[in-house]
Amino acid sequence: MSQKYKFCFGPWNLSEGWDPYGPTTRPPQTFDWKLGELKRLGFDAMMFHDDDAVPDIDSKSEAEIRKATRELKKKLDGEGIAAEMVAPRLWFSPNTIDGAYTSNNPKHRQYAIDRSLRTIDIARILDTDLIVLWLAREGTYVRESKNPRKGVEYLVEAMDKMLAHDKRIRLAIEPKPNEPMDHAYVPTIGHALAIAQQTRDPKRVGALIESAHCTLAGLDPSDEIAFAMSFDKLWSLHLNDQNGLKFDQDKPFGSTNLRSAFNQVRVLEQNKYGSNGEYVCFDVHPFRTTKPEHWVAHLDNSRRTFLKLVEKARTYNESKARQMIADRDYQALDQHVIEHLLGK
Ligand code: XLS
Ligand code: MG
Repeated sequence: MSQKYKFCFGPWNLSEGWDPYGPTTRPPQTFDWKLGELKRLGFDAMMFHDDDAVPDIDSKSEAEIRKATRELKKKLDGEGIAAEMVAPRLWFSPNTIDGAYTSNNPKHRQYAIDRSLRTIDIARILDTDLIVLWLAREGTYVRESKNPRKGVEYLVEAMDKMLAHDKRIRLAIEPKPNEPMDHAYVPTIGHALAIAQQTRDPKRVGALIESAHCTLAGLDPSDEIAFAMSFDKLWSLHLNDQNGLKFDQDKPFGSTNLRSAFNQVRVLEQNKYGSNGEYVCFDVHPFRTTKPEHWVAHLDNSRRTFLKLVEKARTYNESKARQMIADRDYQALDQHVIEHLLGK
C-alpha cells in the first residue's frame, strides 16, 4: 500500500440506542470502557467534544478544567492513543436553545465564545491543534426570527476570537444543511470555505466533511471532498452513510451506497488524503437494534469496508477507463465501474 491511513472515532459513536421515539437499548458504558474498545480495535486516535473530555464542563472552573484534561491526557498517553480534535458541544446547554454564536441573546453568544475558548485550552493540553465546529443550532426554524447577514458576522466574530486566543490552533468547520435546524447558516463545504476567507486568518480555517451531511444537502460527498482538497482545506473527515433525505442516520460507511463510498475513497486516494497527518474518522452509530455484545461492530465494519475500497481504488483499471472517456463512451465506463465493484 502506498499510503497507510490512520483511523479514529469519538466516544459518542458508541451510543446507547436512544432516539426521539424511545429510550436507550444498551446500558451506559464508562469512558474507560470506550477507550479500551478503541484500543482493542486498533484505532489510532479518539475525537472529543469538550464535555467528552471534561464532563460537566459548565460547572467547572478553568483550573478544574485544566486539571481534568491533564488527567485525561495521562490516560491517553498510557494507552498510546492521540486526541484527533476537540469540538465545543454547543447544542445541549440552556444557553444555546436559540443557537450559540448566532443566538439573538448577546449573553448567550458570549457563553458560546467563552466555552469555545475553554475548548481550545483543552485541545492545547491534549496536544491537538484541531478544533472542529459543527454549527448545530446556527440557523433558524423560523426564517424571520434572525438576520442571516448578522448571523454570518457573528460567526466570523466568534472564529476571530478563537483564532486570537491561540495562534497555533486551526478551525475545521463541519457543515450540515439541516437537523436540528430547518436551515443551517453553513450548509455546505462551499459556505464553510467562503466564511473562512472573512476571518482574521483564513489559512487557519478549513473544513471537515461528513458523508451523510453532503447527502442531506443533495450533494455528492466525493465532489465535496475534492472541492475542499483542491484548496488544501480538508483537515478531517467523518465517513458514514445516509439513505436519502431523512433524519441524520450515521450508518456504517458504505451501508447504503457502495458506489458512492468507492468514489469517496478513490478521491481520497487520488488527492493523498492523510499525507499531512489527517485521520479517517467514522462518525457512525450502532443500529438501535444492536445488542451490547455487538456494540462496536459498526466501527470495525466501517474500517473493513474502507480498506476493501482502498484495494478497489488501487486495482481499478484506469487505462481502460481513460480509453472509454476518450471515446465518450460513458455507458461502458458506467459498467466498467459496476463490474469492478462486483468483482469476478
Ligand atoms: C452531528 C455531527 C457531530 C460532529 C461533532 O451531526 O456529525 O457528531 O461530528 O460535533
Ligand atoms: Mg460528524
